[in-house]
Amino acid sequence: MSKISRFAVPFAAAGIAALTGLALTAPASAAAEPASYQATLAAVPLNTPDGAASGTVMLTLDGDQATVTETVTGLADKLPTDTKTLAALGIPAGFAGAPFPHVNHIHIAGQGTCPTASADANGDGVISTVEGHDAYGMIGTTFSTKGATDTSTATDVTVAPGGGSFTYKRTFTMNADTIASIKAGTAVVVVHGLNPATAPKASLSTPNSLNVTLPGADKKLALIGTAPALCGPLQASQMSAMPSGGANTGGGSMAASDGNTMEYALGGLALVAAAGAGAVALRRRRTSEN
Ligand SMILES: [Cu+2]
Repeated sequence: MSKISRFAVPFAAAGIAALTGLALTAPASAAAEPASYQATLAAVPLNTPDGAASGTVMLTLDGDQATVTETVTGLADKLPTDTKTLAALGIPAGFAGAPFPHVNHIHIAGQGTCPTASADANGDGVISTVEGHDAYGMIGTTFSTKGATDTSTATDVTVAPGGGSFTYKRTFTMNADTIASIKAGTAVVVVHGLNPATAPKASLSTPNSLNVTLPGADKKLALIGTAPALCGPLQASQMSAMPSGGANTGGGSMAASDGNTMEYALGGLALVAAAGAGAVALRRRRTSEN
């Protein structure tokens, strides 16, 4: 079903384009769905040693259906087993030795960037989740393993992926705010939870910035439980970015000046070009593809 529609839509759009003569505007709209995005997850400064952990995220959006495939390595693997250590971190004894939960979100509507060390506003040597908000924005979607994927599961460790390395894959209905942010280029994937062995000292004793108390705990979870470990802006992957001519505005004059008028036209700027010229361009493009 999805396979059929994926091929049928561009084909139909191309047919309509050929009939109307507005050939050059068709590829952009035909390529809009499904759209592909990707993020490279890198260590958040202060919180994770440079290069100690990394990850990748692939996301496709077909209407409001999002398919996420995320792979991470190098994160905190297991929760401590020592009860005193656990108590100090605000982690109930029942969690001893369990896979370290990594709550994991798409943050939205911020600057679309990851925090630099200067985001540590209170100077305690840790970038808390809240201190990162200016850069990556607020939580829009939760990569939960089951149930809701909105903010209602944002800090629910029972549905968070866990362990030092994991692959998270899920298809779900994505909320409109997150979709809008992804399309606007301001969505950022953030994986939380610091490795106690390498985390800044203050993160072991300071309560987390999101007021999370784990079920059964008698105090707030320490900052290591929620501070951002990995971060990466979601960007349109090359396949979906290429047909969108909007970004070529600056390149148009360059292409024209070196005489490559055909490329100039295909850049999407020839919206009002004569239909005849458009048809020629389309025909030549098809020829070159055959
Ligand atoms: Cu988050």
